[in-house]
Amino acid sequence: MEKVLVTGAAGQLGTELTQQLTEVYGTEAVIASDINPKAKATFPYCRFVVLDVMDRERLRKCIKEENVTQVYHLAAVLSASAEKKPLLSWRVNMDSLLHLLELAREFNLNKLFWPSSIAVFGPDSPKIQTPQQAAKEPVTAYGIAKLAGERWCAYYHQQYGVDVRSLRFPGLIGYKALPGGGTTDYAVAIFHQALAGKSFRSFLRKDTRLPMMYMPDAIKASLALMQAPKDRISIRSSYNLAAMSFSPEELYQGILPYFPEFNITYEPDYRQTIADGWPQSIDDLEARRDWDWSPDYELPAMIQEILQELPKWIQHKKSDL
Ligand code: AKB
Repeated sequence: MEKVLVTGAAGQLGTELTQQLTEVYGTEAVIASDINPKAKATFPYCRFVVLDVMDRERLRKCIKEENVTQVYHLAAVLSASAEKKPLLSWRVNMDSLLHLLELAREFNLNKLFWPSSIAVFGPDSPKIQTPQQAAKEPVTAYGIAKLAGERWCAYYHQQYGVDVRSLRFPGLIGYKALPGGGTTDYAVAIFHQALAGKSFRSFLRKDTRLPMMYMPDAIKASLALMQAPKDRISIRSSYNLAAMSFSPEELYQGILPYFPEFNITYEPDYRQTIADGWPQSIDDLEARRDWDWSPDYELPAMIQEILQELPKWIQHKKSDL
């Protein structure tokens, strides 16, 4: 019987992926964990434990005592936050991954999932349809840690046979959790402002086109990768993954028909420098070839669904208070 531990479960990806994992494995088979004790309220449907991913012995105790067979290691310091505390973000993003790679080896875990990012590419990478093996010279603390992490994943697979699998996520857009420290988080916050009848101040220039993905596609890709037969996995660093690309102006224009009075201003800040070093679009042919990846959402469908569902979600969260 599989027993799945999710770290950083209260984050944007974890909030939705944990729910989906209970659909796949059953509520008794999934343990949500987060460093924030208050995150327990997010997981009424499964076990919740407080876990600091920097505490290797606590991680070890949980994996051993709970007979964990798979770990989705989602806890991370994202790009914008990492630039404010580069050395702390390196320790959190790297040490926690190395803890889990070692524990996956020690306990012979069936599988380990770890998200990488488009942040592994840098200003010298091709901007359009960036290929899997393009030059990767990241210039952010987050990108450096993600690139190093990819190499450790490939090393632990090669040296010890650890079945660790990874995706280079684009900006992820979900409405079931507030964003936390990412350069692409503007694309979540804008919906809350539109629904609240407020104007939106974009911290990126209007023409800053970035690879993006609606959360249901990110969940679909994560599960498809993890459920693929081992012999279909040809990339053990991390797979390029794509769905769509858009700029703040394109997103705003897509929302405007629903809220004709909605207004946006552009006030680029330090996150513009981060975004300028990232690709505008990604070539994910290896994911499509190896495990039949294909996204379901383009920008119009994502906008329509979020504007339809977010008001209900906000009401649901208010009723929980
Ligand atoms: C971030 O903006 O830091 C993340 C990412 C693109 O990896 N969403």
